[in-house]
Amino acid sequence: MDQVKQRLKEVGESKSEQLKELVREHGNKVLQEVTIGQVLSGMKGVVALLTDTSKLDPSEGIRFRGYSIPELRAKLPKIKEDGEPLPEGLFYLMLIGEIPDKATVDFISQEWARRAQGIPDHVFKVIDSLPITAHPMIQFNTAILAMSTESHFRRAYMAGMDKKDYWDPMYEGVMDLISRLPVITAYIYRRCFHGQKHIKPDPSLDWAGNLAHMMGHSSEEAKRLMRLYMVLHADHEGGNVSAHATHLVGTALSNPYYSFSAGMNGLAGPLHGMANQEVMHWLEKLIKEIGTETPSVDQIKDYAITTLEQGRVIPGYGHAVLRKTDPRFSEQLDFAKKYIPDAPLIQLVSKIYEVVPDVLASTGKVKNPWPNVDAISGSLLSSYGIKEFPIYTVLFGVSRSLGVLTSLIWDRIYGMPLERPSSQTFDWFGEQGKNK
Ligand code: NMX
Ligand code: MLT
Repeated sequence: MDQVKQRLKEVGESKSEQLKELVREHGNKVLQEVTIGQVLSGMKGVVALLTDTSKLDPSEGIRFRGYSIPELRAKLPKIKEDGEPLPEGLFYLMLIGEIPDKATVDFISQEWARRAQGIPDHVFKVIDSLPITAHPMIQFNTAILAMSTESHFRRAYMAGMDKKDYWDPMYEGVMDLISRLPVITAYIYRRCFHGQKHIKPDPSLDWAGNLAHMMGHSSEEAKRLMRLYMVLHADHEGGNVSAHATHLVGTALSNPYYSFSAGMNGLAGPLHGMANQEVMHWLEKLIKEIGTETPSVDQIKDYAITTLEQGRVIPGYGHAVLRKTDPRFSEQLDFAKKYIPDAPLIQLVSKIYEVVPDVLASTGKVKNPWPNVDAISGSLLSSYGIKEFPIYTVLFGVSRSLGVLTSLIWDRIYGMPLERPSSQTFDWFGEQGKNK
């Protein structure tokens, strides 16, 4: 048993006992009142999930196992002291609940590099059978499903494994899957945008650095950006669409590939992860219509108002939980201001930030007029030479694997049962309205 799995076993055994006791002792305790409005507006604010990896505060933003992003950037192991933390360290933190030392992070890097070599040939053939014009998210998700032929979990289940041990093959599958996503992503990227000229992995590199390398963006700056990107998008508590979908499908004891694929289908929606690509189209159209990369504040305002008048959303703004500027936006802006302050797209994003919140607030209905993570991520990638917008959501997905798949292992440690809430008819809700 590897050292990470061994530590997981130790913390997992005691936590799963505590959970059983909680349900036994306090299972009947009422948590909250739920209104008709909450149920009919996307269940916002309804506490319905147990997720340990991270927690989102509406004002402060995300904390991973209690640590804010600035704290993580200071505390997680890095390659160079002035660089970005390694996502491997965040994975360990989310999985175990402890900040790892550098040796543990190096072990995970090496373990993932080793496991990444095991992608079966048919996965590349399946990708190659899709048209090159198929959106990279289609190719990515098809590849994830194609990799499920390798599922340890499925094999163990078929062999009649005791359910208390399910977490073990889940861990193995998750480690395989996470390790392989950068290779798949770079393969799709080079296939679609760089004439099939594939670049071999460098097993001496870390997980995110290797992704940048295989994509063909191998400068130290691009690797540093990739590490930051992979940390920032890794998790956003349990209720966001990709986390929730991964978890839900996992409760049917679907293997990690099926479960993660469900999450990635959700991430591909324009109100969720695909918003990073939408932002770039919105910016591109703005530049084209106004005729300059440096529009005035008034020109941006008119363009934003026109978007709303056309019955469309302004991508990159708003959030279902956050009520302030997303710290993931601020961290990326700080990074950009530090390294590439003169990049035209970054200057444009900053100017839009001055204008759009007021435009959205003036509608009177948008609950959060502030930018989210997607308002800047594409502009930052583009400024570093990763200019092909359709790959952005795939990169989000690679990062999101760290959080949602960690939670999937914990779901099996906790022995989470099949999730099956009730539904009611329109007439039933109408009756409830009259009764209250
Ligand atoms: N532009 C225009 N209208 C908006 C926006 C926006 N950015 N954000 C919210 N609204 C509207 C929303 O469509 C709704 O309108 P209506 O009542 O006519 O249906 C109204 O304001 C109230 O919505 P909220 O309760 O504020 O937002 P909700 O929780 O339903 O949705 C989002 C959250 C994130 C889906 C929404 O803010 C949005 O569509 N934003 C743009 C897309 C985006 O950036 N998504 C990425 C989110 C982060 N991520 O990576 O997943
Ligand atoms: C996310 O990172 O998942 C998004 O910000 C959406 C959310 O949290 O609902």
